[in-house]
Amino acid sequence: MSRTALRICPLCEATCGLTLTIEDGRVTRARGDREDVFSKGFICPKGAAFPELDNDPDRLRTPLVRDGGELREATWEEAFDAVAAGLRPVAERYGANSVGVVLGNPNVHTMAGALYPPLLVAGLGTRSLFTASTVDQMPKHVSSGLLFGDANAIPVPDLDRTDHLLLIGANPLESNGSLCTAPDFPGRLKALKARGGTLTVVDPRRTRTARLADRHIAVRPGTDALLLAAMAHTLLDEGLADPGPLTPHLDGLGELRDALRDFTPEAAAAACDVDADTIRTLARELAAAPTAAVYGRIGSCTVPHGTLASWLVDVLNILTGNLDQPGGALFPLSATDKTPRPAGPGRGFALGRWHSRVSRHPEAKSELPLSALAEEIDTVTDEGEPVRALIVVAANPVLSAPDGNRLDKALGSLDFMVSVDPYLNETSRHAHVVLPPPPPSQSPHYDFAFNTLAVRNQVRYTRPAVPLEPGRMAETEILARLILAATGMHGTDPSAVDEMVIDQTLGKAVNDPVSPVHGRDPKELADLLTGADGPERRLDMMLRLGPYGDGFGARPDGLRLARLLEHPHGIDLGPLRPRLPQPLKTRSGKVELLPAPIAADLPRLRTALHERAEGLVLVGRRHLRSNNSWLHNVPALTGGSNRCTLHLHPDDAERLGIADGQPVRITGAGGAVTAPAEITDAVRKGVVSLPHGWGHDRPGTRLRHAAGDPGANVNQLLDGTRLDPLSGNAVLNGIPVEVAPAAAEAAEKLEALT
Ligand SMILES: Nc1nc2c(c(=O)[nH]1)N[C@H]1C(S)=C(S)[C@@H](COP(=O)(O)OP(=O)(O)OC[C@H]3O[C@@H](n4cnc5c(=O)[nH]c(N)nc54)[C@H](O)[C@@H]3O)O[C@H]1N2
Ligand SMILES: Nc1nc2c(c(=O)[nH]1)N[C@H]1C(S)=C(S)[C@@H](COP(=O)(O)OP(=O)(O)OC[C@H]3O[C@@H](n4cnc5c(=O)[nH]c(N)nc54)[C@H](O)[C@@H]3O)O[C@H]1N2
Ligand code: SF4
Ligand SMILES: [Mo]
Repeated sequence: MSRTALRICPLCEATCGLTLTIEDGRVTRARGDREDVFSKGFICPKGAAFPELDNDPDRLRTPLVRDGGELREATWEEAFDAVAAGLRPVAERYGANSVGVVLGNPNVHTMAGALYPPLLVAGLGTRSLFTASTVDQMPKHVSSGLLFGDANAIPVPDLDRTDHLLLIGANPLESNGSLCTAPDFPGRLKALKARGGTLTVVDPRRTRTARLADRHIAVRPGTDALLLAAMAHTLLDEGLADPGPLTPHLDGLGELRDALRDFTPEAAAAACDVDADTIRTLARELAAAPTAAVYGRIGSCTVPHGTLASWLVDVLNILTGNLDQPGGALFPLSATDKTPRPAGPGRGFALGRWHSRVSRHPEAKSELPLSALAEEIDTVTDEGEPVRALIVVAANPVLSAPDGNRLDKALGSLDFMVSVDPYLNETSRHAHVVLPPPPPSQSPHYDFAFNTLAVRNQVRYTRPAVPLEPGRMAETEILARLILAATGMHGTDPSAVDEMVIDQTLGKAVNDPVSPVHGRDPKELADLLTGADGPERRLDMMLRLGPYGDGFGARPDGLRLARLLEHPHGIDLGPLRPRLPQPLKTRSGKVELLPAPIAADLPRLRTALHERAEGLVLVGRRHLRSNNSWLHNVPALTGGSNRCTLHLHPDDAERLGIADGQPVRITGAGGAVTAPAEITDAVRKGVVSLPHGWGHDRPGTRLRHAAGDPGANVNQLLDGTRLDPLSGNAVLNGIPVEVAPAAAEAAEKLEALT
């Protein structure tokens, strides 16, 4: 018997609505949901491969527990007993920081990942927190924290209404967008052009997105902050800066002008390899456009000046009067945001409240750099304890973080490690206990994170499309039980975790004068909550307390879970609207244009005006049918253009004596890897490109398809020492490398594999 069910796609930030065909309890087909209020039927090849991914025979079906050195299948009871027995003695003997937590990217794509990890970290009281954010967007959080007082207040380009989009270090035609949730990003860019708007792309590679652009600037990797500073300088110098209605909300405009004085287009041109006239033109076009948005993504974050570049993106939006304006860059208002508090001074954003033990990296957003995880495990210092036990949820840092070989070794030395992961992969193979979540078809979906970054305010929720198979445990319950086992409450009913959150949240809300439930009885409110289980009750509570919520009856036509369930294709909440000054939480209550940590980092940028690496530098790239390190086991998504090859410009290939397809050895500070060369003028001269997430050739994994074409781990070229100092974000782009034809032996090995 065949039926259909709706499911929001968890595979990238676009959050497309899918219509799944279910036959005999298995997903057999995925199509775009044409009635979805946001995605309107869009689907990409990854979404279309949902059935293969969901049914992957290598997915773990039961927990694994290490027994005499080997991982064996176990019951859930045995697994959680082992977690409690493994973690508690470490925490009790060596203290809270000796238990580390690593949170990976899929946590922002699951309901469980949004609702439980904050409780886990708080419950453990550990400062040893490492997440994918520090190999990704931490610079943007830090710049938002400093500018707006809220690390999560990230302005989003108004794709559907802007007249001019300046896109820096992003390739949404392959990635489908990031920190800008927009199903059918490619179609929205085409619509921008169709309505007469202009698209400028800044990228060292001529990407598919760049090919769509009116203008492509092939900047030298790692120099966007200089380019943007010179653009801001031009606006200020030529009298083009006009923040308009933002002016009363700004602090430090004069100081900003002084701070950027040295960054003239002439001074920046050589370092960026963009001539001064072009820089001026970019600035003038931005100022002249009726509306414009500057949008920077991973290519502007994972570089030595990532925080400065992220800050300058918003400085340009502010100076041209486009921040918080339709057609510019606005702050979304999601349905589970806390009820907006009144505008006014806030507590501000603190940075570096503590430091990592070994290299003294400052914390950012309570996180330490993922680049420092290996040394925090394998290095003993006079001060504090190394990380001796690790909880890894949805992360594969052996491939996604710098120097996988060192981390691989470090993980093998831990007293105890637990992984919550559907696969036995390069990272989870080190775990003493692996707790596998069910496949996505058996999980509910709500986008807590991406709705705060969406180009349109909307709200959607999909329940599990297929009931849990026998022997499966929902990931929400896995994480609730993990919290209890890790914090000395092993054996407690996991629903206690949700009820505790509900009690605390409602208890706080009734005491908050701006809350719609101020003065009411929290017990009475808790009784009003609906939902099939704890996570749904928490969602109902967040919706009802949120900006569109029913306020538990205060606004009877407002949002609540029951209403959302009546709208399975979602509810549209309208276009983004101006919100300032309300989102500001700085101490001044204003946008702080030149925050002290930024000002203190500018001398480093000034030095970069005169720096230019001699040899080749490496950048990454994403392929449409890939996703970081974990989709290479799906045959439908591998092969074709999705291959781990080194892109090399024809001139560089000739100089180095390298032929197309020939195996080459790439050497960086952290090591060397071998990959076939792919000669293409899509990369600029002096730049080579290798995708990340490959290197599936370690023993003890169960990724049978991926192991057949393992590729090379680009992050082995890094040694973990190159960071953006303000955010602790890894430098993954613009890294110096040497490239040479591979020695015969390595070449044969590669040949045998491909
Ligand atoms: N050189 C280089 N390195 C990079 C990048 C780059 O551009 N260049 N990009 C960086 C970026 S942006 C990111 S976000 C990181 C990503 O790096 P990670 O956060 O390590 O994420 P993934 O590599 O996607 O691995 C995700 C893990 O989650 C598991 N998983 C999948 N679905 C689920 C689920 O539903 N529940 C649970 N519990 N687990 C699940 C997978 O099996 C896999 O083990 O990589 C970074 N690394
Ligand atoms: N198909 C697919 N989609 C994905 C992912 C995936 O792995 N595959 N990963 C998801 C994740 S976790 C994320 S964070 C997003 C990322 O989404 P995007 O930010 O769009 O990521 P990329 O496609 O890597 O595009 C980054 C671009 O920056 C360029 N670049 C490199 N260095 C520099 C530089 O110094 N300056 C400038 N201006 N550009 C530079 C690169 O050439 C590349 O084209 O994608 C998400 N979507
Ligand atoms: S664009 Fe992203 S969310 Fe949409 S179908 Fe593709 S992978 Fe899924
Ligand atoms: Mo990411």
